[in-house]
Amino acid sequence: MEVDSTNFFQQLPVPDKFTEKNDKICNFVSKHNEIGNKVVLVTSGGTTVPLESRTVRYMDNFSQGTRGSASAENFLQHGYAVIFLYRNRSLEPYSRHFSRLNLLDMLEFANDNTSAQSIVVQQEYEDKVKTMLLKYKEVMKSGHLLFIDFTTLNEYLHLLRASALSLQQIGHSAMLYLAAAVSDFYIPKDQMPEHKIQSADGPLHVSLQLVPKLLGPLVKEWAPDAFVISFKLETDKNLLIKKAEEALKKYHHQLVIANVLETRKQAVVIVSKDSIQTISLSKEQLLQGIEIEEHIVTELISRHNKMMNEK
Ligand code: PAZ
Repeated sequence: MEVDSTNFFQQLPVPDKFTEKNDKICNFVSKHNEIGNKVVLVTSGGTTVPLESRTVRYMDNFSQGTRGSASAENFLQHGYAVIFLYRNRSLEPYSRHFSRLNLLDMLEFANDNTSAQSIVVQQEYEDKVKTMLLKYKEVMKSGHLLFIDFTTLNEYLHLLRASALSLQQIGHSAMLYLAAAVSDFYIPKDQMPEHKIQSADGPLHVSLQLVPKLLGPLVKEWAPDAFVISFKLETDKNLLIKKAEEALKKYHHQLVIANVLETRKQAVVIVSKDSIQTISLSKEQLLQGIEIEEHIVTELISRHNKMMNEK
């Protein structure tokens, strides 16, 4: 069934700061369009679904943003301009390498005189901090990376549509890499209680509506010339390829990257309408700190170039 995305968006409240973020996206895309750069939208992290308007409780998603943030770094390394549409407080390019550390444990006073207040990075972290700081500063100076954050499903959907519509102007040079874990269910605004749900009212029964599949309008109307990659996550590996192939048939985009929850850092399957390619890392590669996103992104860029050359 065709999705009437206009009707759906009409009842989806416009999030705070939407205009400001939309302007940033449009300016970024126009600037890179003028220079002739390829632009990729990388979505990353999970959406929340609030249970109350003045939200105390919400449903969340497991995604940490590893895939998205690691991929963004790799696209940047290959010269792409990146719109990084990410869940607030999930992993971000470059700083993600320190996410398991407490910032204060990485720092120390330069000398014993703490009142002098000069602070340095502890020696054991110095090399890594220098490497990442250098890359981060270079990327920010070049203007190749735009951070746009979301928290709720509502915010994500509005910003996804705004980004895709803006990328329409650069046609085949745009790529959409949709790695975020997006809820399939939501509570429409008119069915959501305003105040905190009270436990005194007894057990809670929540009724969630299905979010329409917006990949259809995205591919057909919002960014029809772009190279679009969606992700498919399953916990049952027997469903993986079938579901990926069904999605391609239904939405007519270029690729689905299929992955299983437990093995997503070791293996993915890139499914297109006429090929299935597995990318995997050996145990040794994982131990050496090699990341699968490096291989995924190299493969996608080669396929994107091929598509652009054929047009
Ligand atoms: O963010 P992360 O690295 O922890 O996980 C990545 C992922 C599994 C969310 C991503 O690879 C993916 O499959 N995204 C789509 C999820 C979905 O089918 O809704």
